[in-house]
Amino acid sequence: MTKAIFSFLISVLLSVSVLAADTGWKTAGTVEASGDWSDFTTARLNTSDDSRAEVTDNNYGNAGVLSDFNFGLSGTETIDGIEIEAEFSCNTLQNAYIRLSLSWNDGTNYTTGSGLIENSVFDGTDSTETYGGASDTWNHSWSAGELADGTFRIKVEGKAGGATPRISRLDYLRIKVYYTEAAADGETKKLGQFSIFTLQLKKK
Ligand SMILES: [Ca+2]
Ligand SMILES: [Ca+2]
Repeated sequence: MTKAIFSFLISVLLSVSVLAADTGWKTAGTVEASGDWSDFTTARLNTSDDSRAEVTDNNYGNAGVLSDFNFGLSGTETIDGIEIEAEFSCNTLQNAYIRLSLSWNDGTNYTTGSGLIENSVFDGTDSTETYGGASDTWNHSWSAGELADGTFRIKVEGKAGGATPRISRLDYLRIKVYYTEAAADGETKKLGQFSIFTLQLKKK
């Protein structure tokens, strides 16, 4: 004998949003090129300790290039923003400039326009300047794979003001990637949103 049983299962799943995820601050694993910088090493750049890379020029010359930040992304994330902090100063009371751009293809192309970001510090004492942010993608639409080690790079250009070139001194550079995880149902969790209700009708 068979018997039909209908059961209704109503599952209401109300998932309050989580804050958009980020990778936490990361520092470079590799110096691809030091350009016109002296002491452009991970040992100097990865710690805020007043041990600095330096460049003496009042024009941007050959850039330093950093890579291998070990972001730990799976490759399915939506990239929402990229933020970099650079701690730097001039060697005297003049302007020091640091300009940054990002490569998604191992240095073949770098971000331009609003993806070429310059900050300056008019001081002989280090200041921390912010480049990009949680919703700033540097004028490029990123796939998560483009941030992988061996692919992603930061170009670091420095110069200093004054008729006689002063020294632009970079103590510390770190980067954070903001992203949204892809959810199992293809929906994405976004900051400030509530997830959909799931209504399931089950027949046995
Ligand atoms: Ca410092
Ligand atoms: Ca340092």
